[in-house]
Amino acid sequence: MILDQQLIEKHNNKLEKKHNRAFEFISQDIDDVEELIAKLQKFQIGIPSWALGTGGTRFGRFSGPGEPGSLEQKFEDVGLLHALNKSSGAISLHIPWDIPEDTAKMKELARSLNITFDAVNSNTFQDQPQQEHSYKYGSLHHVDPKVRKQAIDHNIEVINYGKALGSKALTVWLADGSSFPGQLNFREAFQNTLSSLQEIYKHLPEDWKLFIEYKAFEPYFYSMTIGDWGQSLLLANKLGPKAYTLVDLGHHLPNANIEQIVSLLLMEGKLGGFHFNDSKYADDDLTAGSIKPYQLFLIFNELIDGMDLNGMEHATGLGWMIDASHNLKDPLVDLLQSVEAIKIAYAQALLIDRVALKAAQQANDVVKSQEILQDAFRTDVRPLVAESRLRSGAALNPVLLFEEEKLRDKLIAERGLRTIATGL
Ligand code: PSV
Ligand code: MN
Repeated sequence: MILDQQLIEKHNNKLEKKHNRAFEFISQDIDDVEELIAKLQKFQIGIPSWALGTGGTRFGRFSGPGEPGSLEQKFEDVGLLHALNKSSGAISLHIPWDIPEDTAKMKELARSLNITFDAVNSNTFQDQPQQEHSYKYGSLHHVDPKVRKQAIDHNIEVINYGKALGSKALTVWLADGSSFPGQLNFREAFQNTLSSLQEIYKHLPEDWKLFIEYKAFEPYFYSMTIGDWGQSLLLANKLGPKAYTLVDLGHHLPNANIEQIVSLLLMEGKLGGFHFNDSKYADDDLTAGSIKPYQLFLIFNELIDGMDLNGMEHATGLGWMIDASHNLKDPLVDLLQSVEAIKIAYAQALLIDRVALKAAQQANDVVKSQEILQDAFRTDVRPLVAESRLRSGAALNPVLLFEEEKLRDKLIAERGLRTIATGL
């Protein structure tokens, strides 16, 4: 479904008066509001192809009506999100869940929808029907070189799809680990993973990045071979300059200080990409900012601090992506909410008085440091984010427009009630 631009204009006209009042009010207290708005306009968050349908839990999956039944329809969904918020201009493909058979056609479709290709993701955590060797006991870390070779070849195939589409990064997340003490020799598992990744790295084009995603537990519950940022960083350092660590917010043990991890990875020049989601207990894959918005803000504080120090462009310096699963809400609405929450946290972090914070830190002024951070966090920046959308031709309130215009009903009319999307 292609969104009629007139619907956006009609919606914006209705809300503009109230919005203008709120925007003028907040602008008075910001030194360079134009610069801030320009940064917000540039900031894009990639949408995973596997999050456009309804996800499930290990107990069941309740598919939603009008889900995208093909890769083309997934592209259209991302195009729709981008038309609504002008902040979701990239899609990330997970292969083989989403195989772009005719890459030229898919590229053309993406171009017509104004979206680009984010990192491509390999999948060696599930067996595919025609596959020779099983990944039951892992993939790149496997004790059997034949299994490792099969997983390496799959990653090379994914790189080739990405090259044909115009992606610039490969994300590797492994479900390699063990559930019982004694099951694995940790050192050998790590070394097998390293040598497998070295093979994959050889096939990475010069201008590509390799993102190594870590996860503390699940699907295995005793050890994960790339279980934390230390193990990922160790691999990235051994592999070379094109290899980076990818932080998925849901992949830590409870109460981990993710902002500190981000800060140190940036210091080492080894933070490559981000998967946004939120959680209360584990890898809950909930809407970004729905449970711990202050943590999201603190992460953005460190991101901006570290990226500015490294002279990195906020919008393009790292791979920004959502990685969530939508079990209760309409996936498209959930994604709109996530993008909004991410941009709110980014805008709040841009408001931090960094000179004053530095001075307070140097003076060991604990109270002032906290006041400075919380002053920015407690600012209602929604009019700034909305203004950046308005100027980009997007909707002032994308969720409201989605619901008022009954966009899901229109998708159901096109696709039917019983479509099922590939993915989680
Ligand atoms: C694993 O939990 C993960 O975060 C990885 O990024 C996967 O590729 C993705 O979710 C989809 O399963
Ligand atoms: Mn992830």
